[in-house]
Amino acid sequence: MKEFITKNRSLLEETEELLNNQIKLEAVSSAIYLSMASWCEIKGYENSSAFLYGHAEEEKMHMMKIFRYVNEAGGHALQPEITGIPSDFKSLRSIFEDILDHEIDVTKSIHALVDHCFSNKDFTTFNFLQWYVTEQREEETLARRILELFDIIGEEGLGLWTIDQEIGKLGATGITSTVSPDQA
Ligand code: OFO
Repeated sequence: MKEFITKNRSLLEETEELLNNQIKLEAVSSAIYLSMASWCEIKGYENSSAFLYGHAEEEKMHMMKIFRYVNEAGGHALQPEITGIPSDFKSLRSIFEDILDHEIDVTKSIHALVDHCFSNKDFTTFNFLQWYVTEQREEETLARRILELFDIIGEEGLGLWTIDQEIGKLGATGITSTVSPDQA
């Protein structure tokens, strides 16, 4: 049965491997955001914590979309092993600096995958990945917008409290979720 499935598919082995790498990256994203959410919660940044708990769930959804796609395309989605997630962070600002850096890395990974699919004429996977291209642009924008809050409001006095409130509002407007997972 496995032989039959393997021979009758258009998904290249290399593409399957790259998709499994992306599954791992999305799982790492989810784990990092969960850890950041916990740190924010114990430090009293309630809104940032809620925002990051939501973001952790969103990343898990990103992972699952690829997971299901790989199996539906005749491949084998692999449960990734995740280790080395930090549990302590320097400051609220450093968390969002790390998020922006991380999201830029995820964008590069998605672009490399899209480029690979286009070069190999795998237009089905290329099409599937367009949702991620849009999502990454939104996630980078959101992280940059949050970092601007630190510069505009400042961290002195009630600054950090106000920034936490504003992060809560950005989370509530759902800027990261303007693309529905069902649109892929
Ligand atoms: Fe999955 O979008 Fe961030 O990492």
